[in-house]
Amino acid sequence: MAQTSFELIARDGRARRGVIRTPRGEIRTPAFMPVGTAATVKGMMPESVAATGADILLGNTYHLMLRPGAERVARLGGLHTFMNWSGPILTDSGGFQVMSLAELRKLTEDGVTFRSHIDGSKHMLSPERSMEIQKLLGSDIVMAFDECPALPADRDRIAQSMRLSMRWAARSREAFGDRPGHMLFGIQQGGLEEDLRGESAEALKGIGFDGYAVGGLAVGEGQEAMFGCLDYAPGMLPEDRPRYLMGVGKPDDIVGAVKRGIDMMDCVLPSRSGRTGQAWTRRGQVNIKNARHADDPRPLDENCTCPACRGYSRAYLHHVFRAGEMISGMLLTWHNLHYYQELMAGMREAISDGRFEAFETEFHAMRAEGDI
Ligand code: PRF
Ligand code: ZN
Repeated sequence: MAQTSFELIARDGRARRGVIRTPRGEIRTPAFMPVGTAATVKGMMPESVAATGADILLGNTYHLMLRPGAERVARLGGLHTFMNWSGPILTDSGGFQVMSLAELRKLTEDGVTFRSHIDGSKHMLSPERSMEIQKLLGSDIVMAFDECPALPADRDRIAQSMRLSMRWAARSREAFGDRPGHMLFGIQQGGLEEDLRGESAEALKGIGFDGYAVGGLAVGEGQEAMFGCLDYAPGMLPEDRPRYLMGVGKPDDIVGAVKRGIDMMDCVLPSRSGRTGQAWTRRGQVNIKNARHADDPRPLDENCTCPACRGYSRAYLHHVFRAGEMISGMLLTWHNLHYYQELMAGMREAISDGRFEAFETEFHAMRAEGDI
């Protein structure tokens, strides 16, 4: 693909280090993408998000089409200009969010009609409309339009849904056309059924995409079942293209996914939990609401170089959370995103040095010690 590429730099076991090149910048993989659903990573200025080490953000077709509207974003110069983020943006295609958020959904071969969860207004999404919206937004990495049942679901439902998503994948490819500088990713479905995952991968490879996502996981099946699927699913996808695990996850999910050959991930967890007083550190989860922090002069993590840890005590973070001050969510989100990006950087280094297994052992040992 002209103007975009994926280069594998190193491998260690099934873990991979690489770089995706786009006209808007390079994405170092394994990459974690902070979620900027409503054209903002909540509580963070874009330059702060960049300072945590993020190379790429995720945006959402579903939310932006409803508010402020894709045509409006396009008139205002596209999503990058609108939200003041000049790096690459990946946009999800909307189907998954319609199924989890919208009301009065009606699914047909053509696409899905639904009512907005914001004001009840009526809307339609199809592969063609999703490609159009993602183009209006100016997305650098466009996701094919798909559908995904919550698990557990019966095999027949999973198979029917996957085959519909594969027909939509072909229509997405056709509607996307040839857009140098932009990438289109297909999305594998098939639940936890190995043969359906294989059928889906073959369908996607037959169509041909710039990258491939593993969709339909982290939808209620639990980590053990997800890892079970990741033991085979990434290997069904082309070696020489980026592999993106959608909507994952907690730090230990991320380490396990990278170990199994995943290159990209996104999750609301670091930003959302920052706003609810949850911090993630090398020693696991810290609940800043807890009264044990009220007199603690130490930082959240003495080894962290983020602004929350360099400038503030646990006692202060506890106080501003309790007082409902805006800076609480800002500082904890900054710390959490910084921690996630440090984790990714650590894995990239470990893969290059051929010590991913030792990295993983140390990661789990630190967490086992717990906070304090
Ligand atoms: N498809 C799309 N977006 C998603 C998913 C999916 O399966 C998931 C599943 N974890 C999260 N986001 N299009
Ligand atoms: Zn920190």
